[in-house]
Amino acid sequence: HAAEAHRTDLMTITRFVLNEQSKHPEARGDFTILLNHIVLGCKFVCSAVSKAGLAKLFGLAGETNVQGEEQKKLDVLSNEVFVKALISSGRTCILVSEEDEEATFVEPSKRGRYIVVFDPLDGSSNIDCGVSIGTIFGIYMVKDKENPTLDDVLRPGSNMVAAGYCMYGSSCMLVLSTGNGVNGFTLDPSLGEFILTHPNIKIPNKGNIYSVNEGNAKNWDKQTAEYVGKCKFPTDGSSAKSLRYIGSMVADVHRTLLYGGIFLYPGDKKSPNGKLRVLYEVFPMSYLVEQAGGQSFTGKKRALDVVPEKIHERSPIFLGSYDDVEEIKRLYKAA
Ligand code: AHM
Ligand code: MG
Repeated sequence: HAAEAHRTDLMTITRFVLNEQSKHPEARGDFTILLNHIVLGCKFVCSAVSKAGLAKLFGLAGETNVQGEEQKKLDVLSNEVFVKALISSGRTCILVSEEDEEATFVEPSKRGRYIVVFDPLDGSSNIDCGVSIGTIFGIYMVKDKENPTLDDVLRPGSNMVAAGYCMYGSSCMLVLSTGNGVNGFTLDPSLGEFILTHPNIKIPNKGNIYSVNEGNAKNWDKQTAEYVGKCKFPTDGSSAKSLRYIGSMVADVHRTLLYGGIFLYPGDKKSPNGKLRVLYEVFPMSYLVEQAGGQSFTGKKRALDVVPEKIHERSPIFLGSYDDVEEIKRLYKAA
């Protein structure tokens, strides 16, 4: 019976969010509308990513596509689609994108209450070889809709009202939290709808995978080196962890959420703040990991407690299974 119910009673992402909303009588449906525009952007990017190889083939023939337009790079194209979709939703007031140096302030006639921080296409080194890439987003609520300022954006991640990512992989998956657990939706390409396939994702308390760019090991600090050393040569009788590193944050965090383990992008001698950006990489992923029962730590504090001073600020990050992150916290606190 259950299997059949699954097939005929489709929980789309819109239906899911509307259900959640009905628990808040004061809600006016703005969030649902905003999310629908984010979903549209994700569907567009998903389709563009899966056609990227073909586009190149056409590009070789004439350097322009059928519409006679010049080929745009996929990350630039994705950014344009998201910016336009978000503004036209009429529900946003400030946008911060990895692709744009400055924040975008939406003109008053199209303004809404939400702030969206996002990386439209993350994992750039993986685009041209067909490896999983993704979109990451976080959502804040503006304090005064009539007067949005950068201070509305430079707030701790714990102030976010929602966060999520979409992974363009072997399937297209959108993982979302509105502060009430984490749910995963898979795009059914024949319907063009995201269907709830991974309800209430909980990250295992402990995992047997670690995920880090070991090519940076010569610049690591003592704590990271010691932690990774123990993953490979455990001293407590446990078995060694497996290494998995895709180099796409969305894919590496997605696997960590589902299988457990730890993802690290530490600071090092060359880059004391690591590589990943606080607002649209570290915060949304930390929000999801905490909502799934894991932890996220910067080497100094809970990642969601960071107060960014600049919109493109970076931070070291250690996130994943509760017990695994506890271990790295112990090492940093002992120092
Ligand atoms: P990008 O925003 O330029 O794509 O860089 C972010 C990506 C993350 O997806 C990934 O976790 C990280 O860079 C990998 O970095 P590295 O190649 O240094 O291991
Ligand atoms: Mg990025």
